[in-house]
Amino acid sequence: MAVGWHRPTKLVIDTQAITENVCNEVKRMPETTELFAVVKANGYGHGAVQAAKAAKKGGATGFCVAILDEAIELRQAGITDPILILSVVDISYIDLLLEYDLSVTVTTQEWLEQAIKHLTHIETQAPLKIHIKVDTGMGRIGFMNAQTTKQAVELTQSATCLIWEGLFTHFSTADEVDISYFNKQEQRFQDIISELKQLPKYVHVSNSATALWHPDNVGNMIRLGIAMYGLNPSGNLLPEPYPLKPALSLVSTLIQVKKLPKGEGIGYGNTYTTSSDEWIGTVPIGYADGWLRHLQGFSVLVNGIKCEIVGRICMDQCMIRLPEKVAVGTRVTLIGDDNGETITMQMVAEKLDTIHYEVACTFSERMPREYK
Ligand code: PMH
Repeated sequence: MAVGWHRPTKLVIDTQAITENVCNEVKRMPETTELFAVVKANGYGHGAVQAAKAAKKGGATGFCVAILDEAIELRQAGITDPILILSVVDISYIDLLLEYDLSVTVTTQEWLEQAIKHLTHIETQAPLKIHIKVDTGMGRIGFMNAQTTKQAVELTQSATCLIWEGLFTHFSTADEVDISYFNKQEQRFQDIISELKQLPKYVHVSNSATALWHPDNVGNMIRLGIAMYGLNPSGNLLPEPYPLKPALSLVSTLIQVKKLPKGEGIGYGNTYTTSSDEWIGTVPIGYADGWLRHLQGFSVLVNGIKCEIVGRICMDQCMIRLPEKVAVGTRVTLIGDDNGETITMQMVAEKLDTIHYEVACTFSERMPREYK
């Protein structure tokens, strides 16, 4: 994929903000708790390696990713701290888990049995580190009850080729006002724990929302994702217990500015017609960059003034209505601060009828990421 290094559109990532967000969470969590930074999906679009390094500066002692390739990317970048893969990895890649010293999530007895079979057939000294996942109500992956969890624990402990490093679950409503479902999941997890004779090094339940709004329930490791990027997990439903600093801005510059007379059409489908003489600016960003067509009608900032996106957003460009003549090359802020005005990722998400997590992950590879 070609990256647009020679185009003025870019994502600017404030790595210091990531460090600060992690540091602020580390300060308030219990002393015996560790923080693993969740850098899956290219660090929620921010850049996995850079986000991981910034999080480490803030006190993260490990990392979580979703897939094997993301873990390998971190190792190849020289990161030697613990890495947990949060999803299932096919047994055929077990050798890679060992080669790169990765911890993996186990969700079924069958996977465990096959892993043991595989590991006893290969000549390996180092045991495989596993985290047993319990599904307490997310309905996604994991053991469903105490009995199956216990069986998995017993099998793991009987196998010298495995190390039982973690036990965990994931809450589906920790970012909501109503805590009844959260409490139900928490209770189920506690019930399962009470049936186990021993616990592993890491017992972890906490995404960002749990860490922020249920700080007494975090276990001894936190999997901090969205909050480390400075975004409120609840959108703007629940107040942040400490200020989160957004790490991502999106900027470009005007590549053409023209005065159109009344009655001129703009963009594919001719969905916008100038209602008087209008100054129209063209911005070199489009839906191929993740600046999606549904953002038509949304505003961006030029010299601190909100300018509406008019006409349909094209693949590589979009047009905005300027209040007056503005010079070509003037900065356009699509996400971030400009002269006291701010456009947040949450505002973009609301316009798109989605969540900021999705906005952050949707920026395409074509957009360069600049780190400061
Ligand atoms: N742990 C697990 C198992 C996760 O799936 C996620 C995020 C996190 C921790 C971090 O959550 P946070 O970013 O809210 O802190 N997973 C996802 C997901 O699958 N869809 O959206 C977020």
